[in-house]
Amino acid sequence: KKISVIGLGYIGLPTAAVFASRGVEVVGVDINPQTVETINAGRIHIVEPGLDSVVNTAVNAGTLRATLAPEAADAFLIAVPTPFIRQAADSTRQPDLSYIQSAAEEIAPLLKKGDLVVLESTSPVGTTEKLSRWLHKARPDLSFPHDCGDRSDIRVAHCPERVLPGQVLRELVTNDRIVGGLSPSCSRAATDLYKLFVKGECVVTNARAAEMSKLTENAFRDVNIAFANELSVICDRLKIDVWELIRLANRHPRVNILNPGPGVGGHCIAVDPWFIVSSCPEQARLLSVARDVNDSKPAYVVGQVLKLAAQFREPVIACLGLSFKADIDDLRESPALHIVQQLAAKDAGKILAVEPNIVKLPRPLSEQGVQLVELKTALEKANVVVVLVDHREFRALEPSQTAAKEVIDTRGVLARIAGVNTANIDANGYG
Ligand code: SAJ
Repeated sequence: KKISVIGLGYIGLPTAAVFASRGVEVVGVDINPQTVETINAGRIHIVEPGLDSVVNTAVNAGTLRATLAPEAADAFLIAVPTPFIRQAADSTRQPDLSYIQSAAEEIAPLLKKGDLVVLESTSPVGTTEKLSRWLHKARPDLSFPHDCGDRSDIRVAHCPERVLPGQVLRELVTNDRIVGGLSPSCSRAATDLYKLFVKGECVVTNARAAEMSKLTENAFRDVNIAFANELSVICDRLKIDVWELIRLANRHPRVNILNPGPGVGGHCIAVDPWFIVSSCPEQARLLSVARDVNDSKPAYVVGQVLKLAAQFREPVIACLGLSFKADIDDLRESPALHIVQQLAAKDAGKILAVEPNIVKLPRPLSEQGVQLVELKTALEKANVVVVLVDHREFRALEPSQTAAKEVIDTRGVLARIAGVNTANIDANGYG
């Protein structure tokens, strides 16, 4: 068997490498020549614990190689981005499926009877069927499952990835996998493929339910984080410690509130709910409001900091953390980064950023006069401390280190140090 993986990003590369580590011949395809070159040299272009050695071993063993143009294979896995486009006219958001369509057009000429095409990218409901139609349009000589079901020449399925960045290699193998074929034989073919490395259960359904299931998982988390974020704003008004409140409420056997924060970042949770909203704008009311609640949290935090900073003649603001969540270096779509940018743009004072996982500030910040400093320096110099990410270095702070400062703790790190919120941390596996 030979597998072709289209798109060698955060999902495609680990998936390709894990298949290759099981001895399968894998060809990875990416449009970026530098990515292809890096992988063929046995190195990686993304940060993910343990991935470098799996890729290195597979490339050296000859089971994994990368190319710019796809070549014939028995199974094609599509793992390209599905961003959304913000429509300027009415500010609605529409999914951008152009990367999937391009991938379909590239692989179509290579297809032969019996091949399997799997869509892994997170996609709005109905995309797998669209993929099958795009393939058919380019290959009218072959039959596809959207119009002839189990009798099709080509099998098409959706198998969404659900791995957590930072734990990808483990979760790829141990998580249950949803397998949604456009027909039962499509699901069987995809299950046989994933069984090569998946130790979790391969749960079979249809393509639409598989698409919706992935979107639902991330929308569920978004709504629950929005609940926590809304509570934090309410608690500020009512002068209640939100972390203590959550600890108290979580003592109820059927209540499990997540953690408030400075907003929701990353490339999935803040995007995927819009795929449901764009399909059913009239019905998906809660999802849309939850998105707005989470999106408005960074501006709320900026307002809080500006108010505190205004008390000082020379405000020095220590911003602890820039990444989108704890203990990673990923700054993309990060609410913390956005908050620091806004504080600098609004001339809130001297801004000292502490981010133990990077060595150089990204561009807008370095040009805005923000300085990247050590935690110790920031705490010595600042009169205002803003905790934006619960990195392990900040979780280890002693209460005395911030006692003399004005503090805004968006992650409840200092409350946890004081022993206020430990029940909640454990409940969410988030500490
Ligand atoms: N966050 C909070 N409070 C919480 C939990 C998270 O504010 O209680 C924030 C984080 O700080 C971060 C954002 O939410 O800014 C998202 O972080 P995350 O750890 O919840 O999720 P991601 O984006 O790293 O990965 C998610 C996962 N989905 C779910 O847990 C349902 C992962 O399993 C998916 O594979 C991934 O999205 C994806 O690719 O879709």
